[in-house]
Amino acid sequence: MGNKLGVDEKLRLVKRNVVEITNEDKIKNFMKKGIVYCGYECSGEIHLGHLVTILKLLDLQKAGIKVKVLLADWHTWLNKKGDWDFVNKQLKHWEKGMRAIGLKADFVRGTGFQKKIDYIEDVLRLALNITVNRGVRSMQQVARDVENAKISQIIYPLMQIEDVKKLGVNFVVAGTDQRKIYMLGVDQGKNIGLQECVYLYTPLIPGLKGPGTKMSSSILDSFISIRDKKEDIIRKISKAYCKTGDLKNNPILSITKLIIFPLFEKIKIKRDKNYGGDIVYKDYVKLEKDFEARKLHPSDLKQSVAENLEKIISPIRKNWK
Ligand code: STL
Repeated sequence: MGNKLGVDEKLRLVKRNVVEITNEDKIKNFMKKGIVYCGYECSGEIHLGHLVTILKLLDLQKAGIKVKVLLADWHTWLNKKGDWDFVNKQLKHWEKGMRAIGLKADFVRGTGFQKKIDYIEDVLRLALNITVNRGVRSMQQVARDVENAKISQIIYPLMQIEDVKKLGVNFVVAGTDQRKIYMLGVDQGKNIGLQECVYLYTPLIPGLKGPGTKMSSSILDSFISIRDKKEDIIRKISKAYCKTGDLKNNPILSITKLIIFPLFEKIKIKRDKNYGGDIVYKDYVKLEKDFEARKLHPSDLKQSVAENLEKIISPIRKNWK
């Protein structure tokens, strides 16, 4: 499938919408036998923030790269999201959700390979050389209650580094919140013979509630779940932060750029004739410029974003079994 695309198109797909790439010069070479993974803690709702990495995995798949999804059950537990009863229930929920999205991937459960002694030995080998301080710092954007970080939460990043090794990948997709963990691996990986990888970091979608909030299933109405009902999507989007002219912290613009454009390559805004009539954007940059210049009104954009999200989410809802 992906092999029909030319190299330049494949490179465009691999690199689009990422904020940072480690080992960019290796992409072309690694693509020939490419395997990518992205890991997820299984807790709470699958929301638009997760969808950004899932769409990124789809880009790589189109470029001919094999996709693995890690359902990181042990990490979820280590990060104090709940007991095993909870984590196991969540794991089933996440498996269903991922399949409903339609991503054809190799789904791997963390505890399925992490309980082997050579995995544990590598984690301890990493522990021998990484300071407690750096371990904690790497978890700044990941750990729950990082001020009172428990030892489990600094074992966590070491395991994440070992996952890269054991999954045998040469591409890693992750949100920018994971960056310090993987950087630690790039620095310290020689101790465990960690292979070289291309790391692709995707942007985080700001929370719907505006500056200072993130999209998180533990913050009410900050996120849109992939099983939200149409009414919920409309309600949440219509009251979301989308200040005229503000390009930063704007979840509506982020959703347009990172979710709608990668899927549809365009967006149609329906408008009254008095306000310039309907307009189709085929280029996100043009849309952003018009928004900044106040030629595109937040409520017109919001209405279109809500409709597009319903188009994306309704088949997922139907597939949920
Ligand atoms: C979070 C939230 C989230 C994903 C992750 C963490 C990633 C976890 C992870 C665990 C092990 C890996 C890779 C990624 O090997 O949505 O707090």
